[in-house]
Amino acid sequence: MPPRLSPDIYIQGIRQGDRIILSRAITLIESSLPKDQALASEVIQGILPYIGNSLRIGITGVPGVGKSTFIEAFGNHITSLGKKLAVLTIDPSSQRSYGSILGDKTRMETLVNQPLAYVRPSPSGSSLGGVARSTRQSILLCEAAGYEVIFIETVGVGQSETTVHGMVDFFLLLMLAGAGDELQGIKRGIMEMADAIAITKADGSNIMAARQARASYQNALHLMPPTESGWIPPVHTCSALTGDGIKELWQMLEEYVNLSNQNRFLHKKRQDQNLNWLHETIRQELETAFYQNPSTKQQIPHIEQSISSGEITALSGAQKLLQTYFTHYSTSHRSSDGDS
Ligand SMILES: Nc1nc2c(ncn2[C@@H]2O[C@H](COP(=O)(O)OP(=O)(O)O)[C@@H](O)[C@H]2O)c(=O)[nH]1
Ligand SMILES: [Mg+2]
Repeated sequence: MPPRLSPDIYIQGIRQGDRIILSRAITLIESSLPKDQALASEVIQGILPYIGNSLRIGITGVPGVGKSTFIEAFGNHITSLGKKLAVLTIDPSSQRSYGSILGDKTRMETLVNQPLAYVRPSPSGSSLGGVARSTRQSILLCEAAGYEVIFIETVGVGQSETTVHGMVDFFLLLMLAGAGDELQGIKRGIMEMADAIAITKADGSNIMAARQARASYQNALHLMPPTESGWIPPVHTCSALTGDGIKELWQMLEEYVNLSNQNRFLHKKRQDQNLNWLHETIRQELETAFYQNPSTKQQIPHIEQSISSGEITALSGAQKLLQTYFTHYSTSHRSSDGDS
């Protein structure tokens, strides 16, 4: 990692839209070193007056659905309108294995060469919680750097969709025509989160199948409970290859923004997301502290054994461990207070 800069240099660089400084600031917030985290907090605090002015869009779908190709086509359309676009990805799993299987275009070559676009891949080898924390902060850094549209791409497997849904204004689900829901790993819960579905690869001999899929997903969405925002999630077809439907998706997003600004839903959604972020952070930090605590760490294998052999219940095991943790925690704090 390059040497740390002073908080002011990060803040000014970001404000001036300096991509190198922005990238270094994101690397800083991704670091788990306490010293980096302290500096990162100062940087975030410094940019707070300049955040919140972007449209945050989550994009998900199974590997191979065409996310990277779509993001390039859609992203190029957005930058052609003169808007600054940042693309962040969330992928706590191994990106490379999917890529090599499906010929994934993770590099997004046409977009990275766009002066108005900034593409930042997911930090590798982190837990979902870790990636989520850094992505939330990366969004803020990108906003302070003047990016008006932010894509957060997630692979369509596991928990990461729920995490991304909790940090965006709009959640776009990409689906393939002709593949059953099971095949796409799409659970009902994910469809319920979608603010829109786009059937990808609607070109060539696939057009009819895409239209059919559109009709059946439209029916499926009609069976979902009505949304709090008053927005009815539409189903579109698009092709990143021909560009069909790309313009229409941007128009749809503009409609959503108009509606949800008018009825204040977007404001409320962001407020709720911030409060969730608060509690999620507390839960995560408590959990980390608990499992890293030397006394609990030492006791856990014994408790696990006692539970397996039926000597104690899981409940009383948990209570014992928590008691150890809190006792140890308060004494260690008292002694460190006394030291200072
Ligand atoms: N015909 C067609 N193929 C596409 C389209 N978009 C993506 N593909 C192909 O689908 C494959 C997977 O695309 P990719 O963007 O890597 O999917 P990802 O894994 O979801 O990021 C690649 O071989 C792409 O060339 C499209 O609009 N039309
Ligand atoms: Mg991809």
